[in-house]
Amino acid sequence: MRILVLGGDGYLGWATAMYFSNRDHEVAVVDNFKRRLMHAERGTDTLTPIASLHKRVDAWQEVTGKQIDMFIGDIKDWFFISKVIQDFQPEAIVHYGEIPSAPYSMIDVHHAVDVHENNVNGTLNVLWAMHQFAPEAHLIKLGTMGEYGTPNVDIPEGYFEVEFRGRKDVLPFPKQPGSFYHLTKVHDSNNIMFACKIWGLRATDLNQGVVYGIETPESNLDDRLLTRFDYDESFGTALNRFCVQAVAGIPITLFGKGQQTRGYLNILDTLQCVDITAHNPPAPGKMRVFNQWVERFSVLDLAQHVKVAAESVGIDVKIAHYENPRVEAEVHYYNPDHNELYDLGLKPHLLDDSLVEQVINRVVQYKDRIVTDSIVPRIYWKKGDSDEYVAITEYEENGQ
Ligand code: NAD
Ligand code: USQ
Repeated sequence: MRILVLGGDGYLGWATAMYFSNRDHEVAVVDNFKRRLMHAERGTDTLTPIASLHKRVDAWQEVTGKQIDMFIGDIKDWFFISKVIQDFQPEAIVHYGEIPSAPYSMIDVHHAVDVHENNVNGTLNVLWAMHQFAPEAHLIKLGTMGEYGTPNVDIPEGYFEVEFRGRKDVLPFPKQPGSFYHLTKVHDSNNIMFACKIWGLRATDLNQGVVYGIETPESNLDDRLLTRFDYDESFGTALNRFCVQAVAGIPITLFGKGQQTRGYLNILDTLQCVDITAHNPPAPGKMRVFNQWVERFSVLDLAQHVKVAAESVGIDVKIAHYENPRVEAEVHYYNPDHNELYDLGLKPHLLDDSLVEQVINRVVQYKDRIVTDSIVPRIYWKKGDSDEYVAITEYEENGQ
């Protein structure tokens, strides 16, 4: 298959490019290094010492004899991305090429607008380019479980049957996202659904949960092939952050009550899910939606898993409640479906099987690179609250 990976210099994109290349697909990546620039702006960095995209592509060729093509440019630039799609003629487009951070989108008006322009307009360009130059291609778009928010009812996979005033229909499930970033994914989903309907495009919207992990079989071939691993307040996600905090001796940052529950998955399962999706394309004309997550944890559960795992290798861990910088439900119902990918063959990796070997030990390897002052949250959803962030209380077993 000819596979174009948008955002191929990123955490998931680089791992995906190597995964498909290793299985003898023809792979090209697109990136404009926006993520590296945002780190420079925030004064933060990946834990893993990643090489430039050019060096990683060269190392991949040296180690495996396989080639990954590169197109360096901005998806927001119509002339660039339409030419890439016209020239490469992808059969599948795996679209990771967006700004992925909820906190970054909440810094101020400029960041909210940047995230909207980048994500929503970039995806619009991709849809138009597919329509004009690659109408048979399958768009595999990374959306997020956060599109749904935390309603007090079960969450289906995209659509649900509704009966209202004696009439029935199957409609998109309501979205109640929790940040301007998560809202961009809702806007994308609407635009993709519309493009499928009017132009007969094929698309799968993967509503992915929070990803954790560093290693993949491909990145383990050579340390020059590592993917990025972030732990700072903007780009680090819960589990990855907690492992770094454990190793750095910083109390684990539970926001508020710590009962916020989300779906999580190992980066190995992101790769597996994208592979399964690519090999089972939908019929044209309707956007398909899969909920892509494996295990459900509250952040307190996660912290306790990290504590047990880290203590098993002699690392003493403290857990603390921090003033929640976000506006979100801290205690809520959460029961999203996730059957579609399992029905197509997903064999999940479980957290406790990989936490020590594949994550904590790797964090220990790069311990000296941890920038400790980028961990405590300073970006608040509501202006003014940041003055109060000092409220930190240590978690006590049975005490909270
Ligand atoms: P990432 O920031 O590491 O990767 C995204 C890549 O896209 C970066 O290399 C960035 O430079 C590139 N990019 C962004 N805007 C671009 C543009 N306009 N033109 C060209 N390149 C551009 O993020 P990630 O963690 O790998 O996430 C990938 C996708 O998956 C995102 O869309 C994110 O919203 C989604 N997602 C991630 C997670 C997670 O836990 N990591 C969970 C659910 C969904
Ligand atoms: N949280 C803490 N402490 C922390 C960091 C986070 O308690 O130090 C809490 C948050 O308040 C939230 C939950 O953990 O309730 C998840 O936060 P997160 O930062 O791990 O994830 P989120 O901001 O939702 O974003 C991440 C990715 C994003 C993806 C999303 C999937 O950055 O790209 O879309 O996970 S989901 O959460 O399912 O929407």
